[in-house]
Amino acid sequence: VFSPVELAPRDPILGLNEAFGADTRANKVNLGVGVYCNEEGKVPLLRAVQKAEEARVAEHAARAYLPIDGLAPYDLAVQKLLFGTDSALLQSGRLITAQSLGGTGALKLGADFLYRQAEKRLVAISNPSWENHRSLFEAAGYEVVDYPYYDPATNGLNLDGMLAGLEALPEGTVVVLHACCHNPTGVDLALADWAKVIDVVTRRKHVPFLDIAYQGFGENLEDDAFAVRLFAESGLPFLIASSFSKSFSLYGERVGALTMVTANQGETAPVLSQLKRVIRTNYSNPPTHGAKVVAAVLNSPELYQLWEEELAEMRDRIRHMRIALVEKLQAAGVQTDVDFIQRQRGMFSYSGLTKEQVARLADEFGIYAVSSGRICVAALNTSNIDAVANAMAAVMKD
Ligand code: PLP
Ligand code: TYF
Repeated sequence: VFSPVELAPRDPILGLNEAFGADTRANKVNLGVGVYCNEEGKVPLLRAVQKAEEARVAEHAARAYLPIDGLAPYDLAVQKLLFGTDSALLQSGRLITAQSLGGTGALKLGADFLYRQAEKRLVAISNPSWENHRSLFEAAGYEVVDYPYYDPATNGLNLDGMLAGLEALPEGTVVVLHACCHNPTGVDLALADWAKVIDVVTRRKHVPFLDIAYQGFGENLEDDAFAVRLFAESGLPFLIASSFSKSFSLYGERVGALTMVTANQGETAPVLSQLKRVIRTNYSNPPTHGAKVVAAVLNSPELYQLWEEELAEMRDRIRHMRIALVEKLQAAGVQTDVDFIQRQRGMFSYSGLTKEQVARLADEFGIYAVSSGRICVAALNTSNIDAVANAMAAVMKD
């Protein structure tokens, strides 16, 4: 059974953790994986999370199974966060939300669900996109193509290319869209651009699949949901993969959700029944802890406020690191324009570093980034930023 098994390629991002771990230099820096670290270089335990956990432990609750689609107060809270507490969709009978194993799990549930229903099995992702988008959809049986997104000439969005790319896709293509804080580029659509995307997607009868893994890291919780809410207004059926790994700093608890907005109330019961079948045949039902904690925070006005403040702290710290990085790169003598680093949003910067420069950063300086040139700005802090800026400047100047 096992003798013919060949070695699988490492995940290009998570694999970096191993190389980083094996590096014995004391001043090494990991800018690879997308994890928020605080000023002390630690993954924080949010106070709102801690309070919710303390209350949960004090309950000494029994551990029965959750429903197949997860904890109901959690699923409802996810919908409110996505669409807004006043959204008419909440009462429309057109919403289905199932708790999932992180954002990745939500994408996989959506992929498996659509695969069973569709005749065409084509997915389009942005160029570039989160590495796992391609592998996940391919593993689910799809053909994966990409649509233009990033323009290296401007370090910004190639909107015309994107719209033309979406137009040219066969009708009914599943189109994965990053709702905010694009991974890996940090380049988002302007608000006015979203209406144009919705227009193409509607005319071409594509199936929009929004991925929102960084709500709150761009502007704030409400503004970062702009794309989701515009799609909701359009009346189109669509899917959303939510992740709370970053916004609650709950990476290892695997807290996410798949939400599907049906075209009308009549579609909802059959769709939910098929989604439950996908869940049942994969892992039966989801785990309790992360969803209980997130639901407790989202459903308590006091904890929600605390969480919003902590999220704002994380967002502001990243913004300060962007400004400092640009200043320090310029001070270290980098002549090329690096202002775009400040315009990018979320945890990442597509720095423009080449594969060779990234390799030099690791070899000569113990600074680990993704070979695409993506760096995690959320891993910078006042203790490591000088070393990072000087090393980047050194490899950029040669
Ligand atoms: N989607 C995007 C764009 C991401 O960057 C991530 C990052 O991890 C995910 C989905 C998956 O999130 P999770 O860790 O909750 O599975
Ligand atoms: O892009 C990132 O770094 C995060 C974390 O297979 C991640 O989204 C990276 C790779 C992966 C799973 C999560």
